[in-house]
Amino acid sequence: MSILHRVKRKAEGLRDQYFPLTKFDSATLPWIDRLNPDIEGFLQKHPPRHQVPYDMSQKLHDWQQNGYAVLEQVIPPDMIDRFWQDFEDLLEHPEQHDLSVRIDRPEFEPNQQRNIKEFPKEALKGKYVKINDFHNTSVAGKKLMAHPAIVAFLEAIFNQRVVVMQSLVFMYGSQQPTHQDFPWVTAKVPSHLAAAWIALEDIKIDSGPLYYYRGSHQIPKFNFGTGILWRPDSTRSPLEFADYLDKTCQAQQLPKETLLIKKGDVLIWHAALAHGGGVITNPEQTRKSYVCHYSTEEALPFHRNRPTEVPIKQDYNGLYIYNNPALPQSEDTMT
Ligand SMILES: O=C(O)CCC(=O)C(=O)O
Repeated sequence: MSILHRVKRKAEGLRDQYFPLTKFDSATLPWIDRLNPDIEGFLQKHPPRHQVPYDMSQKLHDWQQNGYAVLEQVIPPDMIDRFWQDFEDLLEHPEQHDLSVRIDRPEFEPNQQRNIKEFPKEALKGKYVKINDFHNTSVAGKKLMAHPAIVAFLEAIFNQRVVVMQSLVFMYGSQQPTHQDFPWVTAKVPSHLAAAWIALEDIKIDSGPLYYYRGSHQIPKFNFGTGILWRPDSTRSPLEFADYLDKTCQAQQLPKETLLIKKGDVLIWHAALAHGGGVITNPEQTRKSYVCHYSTEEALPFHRNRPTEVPIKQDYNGLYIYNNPALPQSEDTMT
């Protein structure tokens, strides 16, 4: 990376520190988030590059109004089974892999995020486990996150090159408090963010399903005391954020919906949709899911952990997936 780029990056960091964002920048807002987007006109000019088994216009209207869209039965079961087989192999032989895992259990404090090898094997199969960026290891994971039905939708909402930001695999419900993603999963342009929640099995009501508030992508943004993005020096906490979101959505009478989708269905949600993980009422009930966060190449032209390095990228159906520069030995080891 040139000196000029480094200086520019440093200047951007200082700008964010001294002039914190108070809202999404209207100059870089995706076209569909602007006032009265012309969805039909857009689709005439930019027909999807991939054939999709759903009505793109309808899904874009859903997105614009509700902050999410459900793509029903778009992923073939054998693609999911292939991925889950890799995941089971990973949990069976964690000692053979390098991968970042977070387990939010008190016994692992103060270092709850570690290399997979450094957790007891049994803990990896339990609750509060987040397997990070398994797509770097598993080619089946790359294929799943880059399924044409997902890529076509993301290309439509952003109208530019889409890139992967990160992924998470869950065996059980996360039970996470209500949040929006953009304050945490931040690219250079915070509005260039969307997530796909790929159901790897039929989701049961007692598994702690994902919930979200319909239309919450349009509520006023929370101020962390450092602007709308969370930072280590923020004066307001994630729980205050959750409380603000729950209360604001309730005051605006936004419906709280529960995601009970089937294996092969995909929920795609907006950077600012308020969502969380419901309470697990049956501890035995799994909730197998693969959650992928995406951005645009404009907003994330590098791997999120190495902003000063030129990334190595792989092209899957027009989606760019960056190799993990921290663990090059793990890239595509499951093929
Ligand atoms: O699946 C879940 O329960 C939560 C996932 C989530 O909130 C996220 O990845 O942003």
